[in-house]
Amino acid sequence: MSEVTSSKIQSTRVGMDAAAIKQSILEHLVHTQSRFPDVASESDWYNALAHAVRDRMLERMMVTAKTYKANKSRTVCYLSAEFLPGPHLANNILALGIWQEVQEAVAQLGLDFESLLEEEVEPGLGNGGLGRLAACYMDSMATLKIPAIGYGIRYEFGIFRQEIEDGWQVEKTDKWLSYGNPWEIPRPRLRFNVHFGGHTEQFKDIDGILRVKWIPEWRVIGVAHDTPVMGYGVKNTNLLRLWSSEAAESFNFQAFNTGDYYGAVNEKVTSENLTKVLYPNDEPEAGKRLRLEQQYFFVSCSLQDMVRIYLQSGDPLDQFHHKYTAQLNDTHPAIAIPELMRLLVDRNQMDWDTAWHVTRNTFAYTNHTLLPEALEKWPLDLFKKVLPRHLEIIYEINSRFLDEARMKIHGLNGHLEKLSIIEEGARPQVRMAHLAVVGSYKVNGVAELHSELLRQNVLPDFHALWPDKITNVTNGVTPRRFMLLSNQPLAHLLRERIGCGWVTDLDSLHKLEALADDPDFQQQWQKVKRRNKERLARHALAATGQKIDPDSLFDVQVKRVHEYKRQHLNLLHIITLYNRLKDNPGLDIPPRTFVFGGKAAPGYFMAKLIIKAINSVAEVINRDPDMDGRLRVVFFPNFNVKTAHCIYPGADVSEQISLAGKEASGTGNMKFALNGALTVGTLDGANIEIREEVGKENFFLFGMTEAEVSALQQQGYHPQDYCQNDPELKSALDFLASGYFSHGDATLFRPLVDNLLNGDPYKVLVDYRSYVDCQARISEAYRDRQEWTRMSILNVARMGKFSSDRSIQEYTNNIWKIASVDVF
Ligand code: HBZ
Repeated sequence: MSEVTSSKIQSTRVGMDAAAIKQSILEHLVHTQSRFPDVASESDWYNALAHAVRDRMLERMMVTAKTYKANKSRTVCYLSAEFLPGPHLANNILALGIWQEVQEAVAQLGLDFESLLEEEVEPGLGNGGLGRLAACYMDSMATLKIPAIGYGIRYEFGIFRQEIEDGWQVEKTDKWLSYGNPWEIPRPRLRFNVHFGGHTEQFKDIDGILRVKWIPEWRVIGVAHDTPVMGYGVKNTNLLRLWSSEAAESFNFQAFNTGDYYGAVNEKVTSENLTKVLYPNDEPEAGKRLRLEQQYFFVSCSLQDMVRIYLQSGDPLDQFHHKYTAQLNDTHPAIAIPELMRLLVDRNQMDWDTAWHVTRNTFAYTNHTLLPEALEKWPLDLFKKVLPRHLEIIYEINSRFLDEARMKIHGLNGHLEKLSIIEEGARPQVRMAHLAVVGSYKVNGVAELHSELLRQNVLPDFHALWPDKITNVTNGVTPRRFMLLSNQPLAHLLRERIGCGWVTDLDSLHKLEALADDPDFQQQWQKVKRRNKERLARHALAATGQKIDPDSLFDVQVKRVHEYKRQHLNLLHIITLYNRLKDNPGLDIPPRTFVFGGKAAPGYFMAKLIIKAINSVAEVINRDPDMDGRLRVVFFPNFNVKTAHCIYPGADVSEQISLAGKEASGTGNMKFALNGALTVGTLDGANIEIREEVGKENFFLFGMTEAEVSALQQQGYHPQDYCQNDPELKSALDFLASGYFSHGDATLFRPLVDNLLNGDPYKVLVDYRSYVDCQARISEAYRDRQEWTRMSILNVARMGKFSSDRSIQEYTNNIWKIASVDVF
C-alpha cells in the first residue's frame, strides 16, 4: 500500500523535467508562499523554487531511511557542535542532476536564476574549518552511500555577520532564520528532556545493588529539525538532525506553584536561550557555563535519539556499538562519553564493565588543534554545578583508567598525573581531550604532521600506553561544492576535455597532466581564470567599492584571522613592496592585488587590530597615485561559504603561511589549489602533503620547519635581533608604528608592533626574509604566463587526494568499519 502511494506521489508532483518543475514552482508560490506571480518578490520566488527542489528530495530521504532500517545498517553518527553547509539551493539542484531543467523552468517564468540563488541566507552554524569539514563529510558520506546522521545544534543566530566600519570589524547578529528556512523539516514530536544541575543520591535497587539517582534541578526540551543531505548522483539522502531548545511547561515548579506567572515565563526564556547563539571560537572556554550546557544539551538529545532508534530493532543494548559508531568532532561533544555511560548504567541498569565496553567501542575522536590554549578544559566546580552525575562518572572512569595505566607503565607514577582526566591545581579542571582519548577506540589528527605531533608532543603518554590508538586521516573537501558548483567555467572545460568522472573520483583529474603543455588548452585555462577573476572583481566592487584589475596577480588570504595564521606577515610583505615602489618608482614587478577576508573572534584584540591594520594600509596604498596599476589591497568583508564560492576560483596565489606546527591541517589550502591557485606556504598541516602531491617545483615554499621552530624556541628567541639585521623588515615595522598608515596616530598599531618586537609568539620576524624572497620568486614566475599556467594545471591535476571522499573512505575502512548501502 505504501509503495502505491509513493509512486503516485512521484508521478504527480515530483517530475524532473522543466515543465514539471515550473509547475511546482508556481504551485508553491501560490500554496506555500500565498502570492500571485504578479506581486511575488524575489524572496517569494526563491522560497517557491526551494520548496519545489525540496519536494524532490524528501521522498529520497524517506526511502533511504526505510532502506537503512530494513538492512539494520551500521550507522555513523557525526557529533559536531558546528555544521557549516553553505547555501543549499544550488548544491541540491546539482545533486539531483536537474541543473538544466531548473534553469529552463526559471527562464520560462521570466526569472533570473543567479539572483534567486543570491536570495538564500546561508546557515552560518560554524566558525570555520571544523564546521565546514563536518559539512564536507556529510556530503561525502551520502555520496559514498554510508548511512550517517549528523547531530548538532540549531543555533538561532549563527556566526556573527562581519561589517567593516572605519577599518574595524563590527559584529552584527546573524538572523539567518528571519525569513524562514525551507530546507529543514521540524519534528515537533521528536523531543527529549535534558536535565541539568541538582545532586545525586545512592539507593539500593530491588536486587540489593547499589545504584545512583540523579535529582536534577532543571530541564529543557530538545526538538529535532531535520535537513536532508543528498549524495551526488545517488539516491542516498542522509540526515542532518539539529536540536533546538524549548522550555518545559512545568519548568519552574516553584514559580508555578506560587502563582508567579512572570517568574515562570522568564525562566522559559532562559531555556530557550540555550540554543540562541553560536560561540565564536578563540575565546577562553572557562566560565562559559552556557557553552557547557549547549554541549551537553545536543549530545544528550542525540544519544537519546540513537538509543530510541536502536531499541526499535529489538536488539539488546549491549550490542549498541555494532549498530553505531559516533565520531566526536573535536572535544565539544566529548561529554557524550559519560552520558552514554549514564544512559546504560543508570537508566538501563547495565553493569559498569559492559557499559564501558559498549561506550569505548562506540566513540572515536578527531582532534583539530595543537594550540595548548585551545584544548578544552572545564573548571571542576562549574562542571559539578551543571552536571553533577557526569562528574561522578568521570571520576569513576578516571580511577579505573589510572589503575589500568599504573599496571601497564609499571612503576612510572609520575606519568599518571599527566594522563589523568582531572588536572589538579588551584582551580582543578576536567581535561576534555583526555576524556575523549580514554573513552574512544580511535583518535585521529587531520594531517600527517598534525597526527605525528599529537603522538609526540600533545598526547605522548597516551601514545606510549596505546601505540595503535592515534592515527591520521588527512582532511579533504568536497569537489561538488568547491569545484563543480563554485567554478562552473572550470567544470565546463574539464567536462570537454576529460569528462565528468572527477566529480566523484577526483583522482581522475590526473588526465589533465597530459594537457599541461598543450598551448591551446593553456589558453582555455587562462580564459577560465580570467572569467573567475572578473567575477571576483565584480563582487569585490559590490562589497567594498574598490575596483580591482583582473590583469593583476590576485594574491589571496582568506581564513579566520588569528596570530598563528600570520595575516600580519602578509601585511609586512605588502608594506615592503610599497616601500620598494616608493623608493624606486622604476621597479619592474607585476601588478598585484592582495585580497584578504576572515573574521576575528569578537574578544580577540590582536586579531581585530590586524584587520584594522590591513584596512589602514589598504586605504593609504589604494589612494596613492604612485601605486595606481601596481598595488591594490582589499579586505573582503564577511567571509563565509557564499563569498568563498567566488573567492577561491579567482585566486592566482593562495597564502598558507601559518607558523610550522600550528595549523592542524587547513582546508582552504585545498580549495585554492583545486581551483588552480599556486600556494605560497610553510611546511605546516596539509601544506606538506599538498606539496608532495603537486610537486615541489609547483609550490612556493618558505619558512622554518616545525623542528627548526622547536629548536629556536628551546634555544631562546630574540625577535629584535631579526629586526636589527634586516633593514627592510625594520623599515616596514617602523612605518606601521609611525602613524604613516593611521593618519599620524603613532599609538594605534603600537601594540601590534610591540607584540612582534617583544615576544612574537608566532615568529613572524624569523620567517619574514624567507617569505619576502619567496614572494619575489612568485613575481618572477608570474611573468612567464605559459609556465605559470602549466604549474596551475599540474596543481589541479594532482590534487585528487584532497577530496573529502578519500577522507571518508579512510574513516570508513580504518576506523568505522562500515559498509555502503545502496538505495534504489
Ligand atoms: O579545523 C580547524 C583547524 O584550525 C584547521 O587547521 C583544520 O583544517 C580544521 C578542520 O580540521 N579548527 C577549527 O576550525 N576550530 C574551530 O572552529 C573551533 C570552534 C570552536 C571552538 C574551538 C575551535 O571552541
